[in-house]
Amino acid sequence: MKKLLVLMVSAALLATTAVAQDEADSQKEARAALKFRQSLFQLIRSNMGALGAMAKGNAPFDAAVMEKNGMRIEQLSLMIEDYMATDTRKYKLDTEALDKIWEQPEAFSEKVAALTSAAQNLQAVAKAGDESKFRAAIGGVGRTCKGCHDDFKAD
Ligand code: ASC
Repeated sequence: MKKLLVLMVSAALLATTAVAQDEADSQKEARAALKFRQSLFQLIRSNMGALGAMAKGNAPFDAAVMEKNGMRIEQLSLMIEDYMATDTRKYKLDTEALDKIWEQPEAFSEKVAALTSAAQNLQAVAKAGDESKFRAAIGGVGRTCKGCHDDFKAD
C-alpha cells in the first residue's frame, strides 16, 4: 500500500515538473539535437510569416490562415520543451541558444507556456471573426516570441 502511494505521488510529481534534461553524450548527439531544435523554430517562424504580414498591413487578414497557423504554432509550441531538453552547453555549436535555457528551465517553461496561450487565443479570435481584434491577437503571439528571445536567445 505504501509502495503504491509512493508510486502515485512520484507519478504526479513527474507530470507537473518541467521536462527532464538530458546532457548530450557526444558532439554528434549535440549537433543532431541542434538540427532538430532549429528545424522546430524554423517551422514556427514559417507559420509566423503570413501572420506578421497581416498584422503589418502587408497582406489582408485571412481568418482561416490565422486559425490554421495558430493551431500549428500551438502544436509546435508543445514540442519546444522536448526538443530543448538535450543540454548541449558543453559542446561547441553554432547556436544562439543561451545557457540560461538549461540553467533556468522553469523560467523557460513559462515563456513557452505564454506562446501556447497566445496561439490558442489567436485561434479563438480568428474563429470569432471580429476583425478589430485580429491585429492584437497576432501581436500577442509575436510578443511571446520576442519575450523568450530577449531572455534565452543571443541576437
Ligand atoms: C516573427 C519572428 C520572430 C518574432 C518576433 C516578434 O515573425 O520570426 O522571431 O515574430 O520578431 O517580435
